Order: sequence, then C-alpha cells, then structure tokens
Amino acid sequence: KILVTGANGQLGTVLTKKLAEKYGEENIIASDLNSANNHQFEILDVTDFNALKKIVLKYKITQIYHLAAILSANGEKYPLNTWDINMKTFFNVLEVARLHQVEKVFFPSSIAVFGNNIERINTPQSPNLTPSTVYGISKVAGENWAKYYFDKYGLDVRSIRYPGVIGHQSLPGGGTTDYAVDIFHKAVNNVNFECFLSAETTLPMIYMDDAIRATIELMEAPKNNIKVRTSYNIAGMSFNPKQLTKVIQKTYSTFKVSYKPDFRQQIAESWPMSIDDNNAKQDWNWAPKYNLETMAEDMIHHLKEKYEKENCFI
Ligand code: VAH
Repeated sequence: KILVTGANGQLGTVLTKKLAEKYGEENIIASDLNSANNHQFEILDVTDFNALKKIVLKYKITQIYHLAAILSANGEKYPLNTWDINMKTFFNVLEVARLHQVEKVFFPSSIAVFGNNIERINTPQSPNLTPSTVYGISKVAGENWAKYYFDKYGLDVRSIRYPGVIGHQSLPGGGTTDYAVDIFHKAVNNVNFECFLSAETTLPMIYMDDAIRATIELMEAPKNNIKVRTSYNIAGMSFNPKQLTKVIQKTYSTFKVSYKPDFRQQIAESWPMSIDDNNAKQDWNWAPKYNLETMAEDMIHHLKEKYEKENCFI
C-alpha cells in the first residue's frame, strides 16, 4: 500500500490519481492537512510523528511518496518555519519507514538545490551545492539525509530534482516557477498577464505528464540501477517568459504580457537555465516527451475544455 503526503498539492493531485489508476484505488492512501474526497483519504499533519505512524500501521504502508512541503517563494517569507516544516516532515517519514518496514520512499528535490556558483547552462549532476533559498537548503539537506538512510539502514529512498512543473490539472502554490502555469490560465481567459519574472529569465521546466512519468519510472526501476542516492537531475525543456508568450500568441494573438519582477527574480537568477540529466538517462532510461510547443498546445487544449465545461471564465 502506498501513502502520499501533500496529496492536495500541485504534484500530489496528479500523482495520486495516476498511482490509483496504476496500482488500484484500494492500494493508495492520500493525505493532506485538509480533506479531499476523491480517494481513500486521511487528514495528516506530517510534522506529527505519531499521527503518521498510526496511518502507516493502520494500512500496512509499504511505500511513501512524501510531497508535503513549502515551496521556494513562500519559504522566503517564513524561513525558520519552512526549515522546520520541510525537515521535520521528512525526518518523520524516514524514521517511520526505518522502524516500520516501509520498503521505498520518494523524496522530491528541486533545481533550487543549485545556487549562485554553478554553471547555469547544462548544470551538471554534482557541482558544489550552495542554495540561495531556505527551500533549497532544506532540499540539499533532505537529499543528504536520503543518502544517509540508504547507506546506513538500507532504506530505499529515491529522489528527483524537479524543474518547474507545468500542468493543467492543478495550481502551484508559492513557487518561483508558478508564472508558467498562471500565464496559461490568463491567456485562455483573454486576460492580460503581469509576470513577476523578467522577459529573459530562462529556467528549466517540465510538463506534468513527464514529471509524473519520471517519478513512477524512477520508483519502478530495479534497485541496482539507482546509482545516485542523493537526487537525480532531470530535464524537460528550458524557456523564458518571452519565448513562452510567443508560443501562446500563436493561438491567442492579442494576448499581452507585462513585466514586473519582484523578489522572485533574484531566486530565479540563482537557478540553472538548463540541466544535464545524463545520469537519469543512463541509470533508468529517462527521456522527456514534451517540448515547449507540444506542452503549450496540450495546456491550452485542456484549459479551454476545463473553462468551457465549467462555464466559468476568470
Ligand atoms: C518552486 N516549483 O518554484 C518549485 C520548484 C523548480 C523549483 O521546486 O519553488
């Protein structure tokens, strides 16, 4: 049985659904701070070890996807809380897994582990990590704890450094790459968009379908293939707001974007522009399917359908 924490979040919503399709609804337990009705669901604050343990024992959980966390931009507003929440929850997951026969743990890391001193183009797997945000610091620490639990206790923790994730199914909350989702919602609604990053800010991104597929492929790969026990770089596509706008304007020719960079600009500038994901390719055959054009086409198609169906444009 699989437990997903943060199941109501941007990734959690889509991953939980996919896992349920793949392994059967009866084998998936979704959890988050607030309830949602579409799966077997437990209200869970993962900072509470005993509450987590109770659920793990109740369902005889064998795998945990630990997606509950505070993202980069929100993290900068509450640095110490973010550290406490992101670390405490992961320690609880690692400990409960170690003590109660959980076989596999998934830990989401991020391109936020890289900081100002890196090669920003084709950023390699293992440069010196000097993250610029509390979120990034917590991810680097998490990656090292993942490796520690594997080396010391043999706990099979696997991890991906996600680029910015773009999907039509859910909304991100409090990240630096959120603009790339928001912009589509505005375009489809014929509303102009004010972008909090400057036009030329290139970042690595990935389409939701690819991100979810990568996660499941990594988790299903034979144990011996997993050579990177911190976290794998994976790449999807790279673009800046100006390039994204141009592609959207192929469908919505009058769509306009204005630029008003805020504190998130500085965060974005400390992150890679593109990612070298050779280790993931070699070890578990990672390959993205979507590029900027096909991603944008799919986003627009689905969001149009969604807003038309609900008949409630923003
Ligand atoms: C954020 N989307 O912006 C997240 C992510 C690629 C960075 O981890 O905080």
